Amino acid sequence: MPSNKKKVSRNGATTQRKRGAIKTMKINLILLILTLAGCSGHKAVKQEPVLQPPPSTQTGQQLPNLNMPGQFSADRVTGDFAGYPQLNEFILHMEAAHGMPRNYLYGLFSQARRKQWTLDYMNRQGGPSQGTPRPGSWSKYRAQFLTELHIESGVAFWRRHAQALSQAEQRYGVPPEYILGIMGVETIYGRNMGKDRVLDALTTLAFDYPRRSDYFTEELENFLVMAQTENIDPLEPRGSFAGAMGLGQFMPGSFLKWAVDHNLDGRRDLWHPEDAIGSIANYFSEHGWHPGEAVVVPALVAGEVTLPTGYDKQYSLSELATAGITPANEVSAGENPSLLLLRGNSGDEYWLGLHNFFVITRYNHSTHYAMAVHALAQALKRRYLGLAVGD
Ligand SMILES: [Ca+2]
Repeated sequence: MPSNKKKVSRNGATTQRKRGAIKTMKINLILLILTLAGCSGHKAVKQEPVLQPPPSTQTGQQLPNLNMPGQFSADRVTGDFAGYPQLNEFILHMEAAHGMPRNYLYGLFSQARRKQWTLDYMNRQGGPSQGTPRPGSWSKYRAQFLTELHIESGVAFWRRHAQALSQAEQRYGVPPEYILGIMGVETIYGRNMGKDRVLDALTTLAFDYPRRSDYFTEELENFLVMAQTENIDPLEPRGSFAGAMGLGQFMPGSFLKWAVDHNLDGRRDLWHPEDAIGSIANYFSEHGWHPGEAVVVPALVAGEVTLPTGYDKQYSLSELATAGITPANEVSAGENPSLLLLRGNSGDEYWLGLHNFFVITRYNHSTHYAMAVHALAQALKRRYLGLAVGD
């Protein structure tokens, strides 16, 4: 995302003053000298009010902020987050831990906006869902992502970025269809990357959403480190209501750990398709993706299934066999698959999630999510290769 740094220019005012001095020169030489002497000290005497952002030149702390992206400076936080003790503690921490000047952070957070909609939404969501999924829930979930838009625009994206996808497969061992499966489910290849300012989202959730305050405070710290490292004005990046960024919706902590400069232009840019491609592939690689291995296989079930199901419920093949469950296709002996239950409109299905399925759940801890990424990946591959459904 390009950074449009705001600059406060005082050149116009200075020019006007000089014109005034020249006019005076025509009247009286003595007055000219006095006028010029007056001009030399003029800035110190007469400060012009500047609203936003406050010019760092007024504070006498210009030098420390030169290394910070965006021009912010204030002696305290004003605006929506004025008087938040936790924010003030955070600012002092950022100064001590990362050398970010407090006057810079006071100025920056004076611009942050509290997102009441986000808080209302998060409070309605409650905690993670527990227990057995409802009948038909997989069909409902799948239908959101296996659309013609997801498939057709995914194939077009694949053709447009075939070289970057191929390079990612060579570097990280992750095939294009799974990189695209993530991008398709997350943002439809960049169509829905979110419109909230990341600073607003993370500041709101860090200091007004106690249930996950620790997590979002850490992500806010990561975000400011990212902005400093990449020289991005922290007010510029936009993302989801929870602060996820770019085509792959990386949180700032994921950016710091796993984002890569895939197109080798010297910047890691999650909003650039090629860097997003490489970053998703690197994420999978770093979470243990096994190149060339399958993701899931259907399970053949004899009798009633009594074993608990879920991406994190893993069993040896012999345990499964004892319970009357066998893989429909050959599975390597070293696998400890998870037993997955997918509740479709036409009935329940059981699948075995292999190692790479678990890797996909590292992106989002959800059976439905990983299965949707897999299903979309397979649909994209069939369409890209010109195969009919069922080939
Ligand atoms: Ca780059």
